[in-house]
Amino acid sequence: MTVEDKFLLYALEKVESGETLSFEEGIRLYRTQDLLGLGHVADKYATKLHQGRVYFVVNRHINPTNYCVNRCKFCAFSKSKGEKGGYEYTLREIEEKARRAVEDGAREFHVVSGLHPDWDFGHYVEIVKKLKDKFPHVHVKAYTAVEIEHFSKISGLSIEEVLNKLKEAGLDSMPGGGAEILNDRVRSQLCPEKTSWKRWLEIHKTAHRLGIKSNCTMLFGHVESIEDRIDHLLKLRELQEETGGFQAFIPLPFHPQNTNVNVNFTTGVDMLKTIAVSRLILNNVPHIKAYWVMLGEGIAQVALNFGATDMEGTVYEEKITHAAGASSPQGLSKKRLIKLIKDAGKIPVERDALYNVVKVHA
Ligand code: V47
Repeated sequence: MTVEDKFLLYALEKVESGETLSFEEGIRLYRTQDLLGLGHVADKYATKLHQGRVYFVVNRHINPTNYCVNRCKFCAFSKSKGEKGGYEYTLREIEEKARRAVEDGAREFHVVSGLHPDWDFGHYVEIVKKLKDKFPHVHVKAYTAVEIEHFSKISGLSIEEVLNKLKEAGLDSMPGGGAEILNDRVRSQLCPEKTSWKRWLEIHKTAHRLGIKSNCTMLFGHVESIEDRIDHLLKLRELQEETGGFQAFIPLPFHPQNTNVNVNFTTGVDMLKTIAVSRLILNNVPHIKAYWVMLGEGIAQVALNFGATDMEGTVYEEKITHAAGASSPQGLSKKRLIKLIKDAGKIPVERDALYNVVKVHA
C-alpha cells in the first residue's frame, strides 16, 4: 500500500466514524494524484449514506427577470434596464410557464431572479403567491440569500420579516445560489456589491431557524485558490453542524463566456475532485448534487461514482449558465435522467423537493 493509499483510507475511516476532516486534510485530498482512489473513497461514503441511490426531481427553473442592480463580473445573465437582451416576465407569463411544467409532472418550481431596479418586495411576494395559489401541490423553492438581502433593503423589513412574509405567501425552501466563494478577498474581486459572506451564512441560518430548508453552493474555477475552496466548505460544514438545514451542496464550475472574468473553463479532473472532496469534507450535508447543466451530462454522470447522490432535475429552461456559454441542453427528460443514473450503476430515485421518495426506478 502506498502512502497515498493509506491517506485515502484513513480519510474514509475518519469520515465513516463520524469525525471531520481538517483544513490540511482537505488540501491534501485535493492535491492527490490518485483521482480514482479519491473517487472510490468518496463513493464508498456516499454509498454508506444512500445505499447506491441517486435522486432527481421533475422540476422547472423560472427566472422572472434578468434585470439586476448588482452587475457581478462573473455573471453573463444579468442586464441593466434598457440593455439589449433584458427581459421581465409578467405574472401571467410566469403562470403559463409553470402550468406547462405542471402538465409534464413538475413537483418543484426553482425560482431565482435578478434584483430588478423597479420591482418592490410586494411584487416578488406576488410571484410566490401566484405560483402557490394556482399550483398548491407544487413545492416553491425560491430566492437566494442575495435576493432576500435585497428584499430586506428595499422594504425596510428585517431578514426574518422578509422570510416570514415569503413563507406566508407559499415559499417552501430556498436555493443555494449566491454563495460564490465565502471570503472577502475573492468577493471583492468578483462581486463587490454582493451580499457579504457573513450575511449569506446569517440569512441561511435565519431561514433554517424558521424551518425553511435550503441548499448551499460553491462557484469554483475562477480567481479562487484551493485553500479558498476548503475554507468555504468548512464554513458551510460549521453552519450545518449548528442548524442541519442544508439539504444538498452543489459545486458550480464557472462558465467564463460573455463574462468579465478572463479564465478558461475548468477541467474534468477538477470537477470530479471537487465533487469527491466536498463529499468527504461536508460529511454532515445529506447530498452532493451533480448539476448536469454546469458539469455537462458526461461529467455529471461520472460524478455519480465520485460521491454525488443527486442530479437536480429536469430543469426545463436554464438561463444563467447558458448565457455564459454552457453547451448542455436547457432541460433533460425524466427518461434521460433515469438512463444516465442507471448506466452509472446507481438506482434512480424520483424525489420531491424535500427528498421524499416518489418512485424508485429499479
Ligand atoms: O448563484 C452565475 C452561479 C448560481 C455563473 O439550490 C454561474 O438546488 C457558472 O445556485 N458560471 C445559480 N455559474 C445556480 C444555482 C443552483 C443551480 C441548481 C440548483 C440549485 C439549488 C442552485 O449560478 C449563481 C451563481 O453562483 N453562476 N454565473 C457562470 N458564469
